[in-house]
Amino acid sequence: MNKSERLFNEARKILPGGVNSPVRAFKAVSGTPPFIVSAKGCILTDADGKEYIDYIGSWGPMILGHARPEITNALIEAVRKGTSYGTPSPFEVVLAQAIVNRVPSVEKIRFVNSGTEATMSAVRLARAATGKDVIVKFAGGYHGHGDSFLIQAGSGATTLGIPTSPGVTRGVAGDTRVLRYNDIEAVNNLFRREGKSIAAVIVEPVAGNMGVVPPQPGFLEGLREICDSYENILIFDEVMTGFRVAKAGAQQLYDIKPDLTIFGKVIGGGLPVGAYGGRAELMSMIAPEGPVYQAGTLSGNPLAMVAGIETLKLLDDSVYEKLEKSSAILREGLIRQAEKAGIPITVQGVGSMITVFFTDKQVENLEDASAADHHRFAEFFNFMLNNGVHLPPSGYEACFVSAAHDESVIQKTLDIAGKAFESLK
Ligand code: KE4
Repeated sequence: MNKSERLFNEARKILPGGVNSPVRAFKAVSGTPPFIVSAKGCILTDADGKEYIDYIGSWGPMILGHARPEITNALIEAVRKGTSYGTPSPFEVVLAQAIVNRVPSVEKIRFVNSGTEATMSAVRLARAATGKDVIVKFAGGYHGHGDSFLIQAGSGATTLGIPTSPGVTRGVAGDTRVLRYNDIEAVNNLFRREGKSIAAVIVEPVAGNMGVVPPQPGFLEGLREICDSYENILIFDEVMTGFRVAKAGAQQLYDIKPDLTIFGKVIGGGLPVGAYGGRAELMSMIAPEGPVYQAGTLSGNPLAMVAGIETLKLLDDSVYEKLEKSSAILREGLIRQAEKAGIPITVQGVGSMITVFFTDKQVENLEDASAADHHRFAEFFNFMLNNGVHLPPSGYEACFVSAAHDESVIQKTLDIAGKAFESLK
């Protein structure tokens, strides 16, 4: 038994499933998850000293790679000044300004401690602002584990086959409508029937939690038009795409202005963070300026703010150009290697978010993603893992390329992927 196996046995006695987030437990791919003890650049090292090229990237935050010196040094300096004050601090103002400067649709922003907190708060705000109850989400969309969203949710919920979680009351579920992603006609039909009772539409502008599924032309534009005509709130959940797919996220890439945006991951540089922001007159409804209550002991934590400030400082145009280039090499290389082995795959990606679907069809929604061969994904995943490449342990997730993935690492990944596809024949 190696150290990770021993640690996993210990962990399962005291942590549900041995993990603190379900997707980490390898349920979809079986086997023992390596227990990682350190990371540097694009390399993870497990408790047995085995190294892996990392494509989890902590599920998105590590866009610059792990233990980036500028961030580490800034955190070391900040820790020496204490870890949490519970009072206002300059750091939250600096990070808020950096986000407002980058994202035109965000005039005011509130920091919280996770994407889940941010989406829950944004929906409460949308309901307060419109006086309506119903929210619309899309099957396979994942917006954290708030009750309203655990209905046909993506990510770990779909991976584990519990897209609609027990414990969510009928009352809560009754206020959530779930439609097919990329199906603007379905949205139009729902609004014709129920538009007057809909508070908000929440959407991943590029879906990343059913695997990477880009918006079809007209989908996001259609959502904007519908929300304008029924005067309800369009929420872009950019926890994953924010500052990932472009300097100002997917709303810049597709030139659509949401009313509220959800952030997380990248803006904390790997420390716990979430945020929601948007039009000033909406955000001014949040306590203590307005009546909509939301609070958090560690919201705006100085360490998370410092890590976010340093991360955004480093995310300049040259980094996005590099990410585009290396991600394109990876996507095209994977297609080529699979073709050589005669294995049908569809590779879908936007910027440095990539998913390999084992299907010969385009994936435009959760049904398409579910119809892909996830057993074959598990075989592919395990071959790659055993050969030192750690993909996300689910076919419903995105691989993340970081600025630390240089061409030699990408080429090494492609060489191993070629052998992996051969092994599937
Ligand atoms: P957190 O509460 O996990 O910080 O954020 C929830 C969330 C909200 N919105 C989107 C678009 C997200 O992708 C997420 C979280 N992403 C998953 C990975 N697909 C987190 C990984 C996990 O659950 O362990």
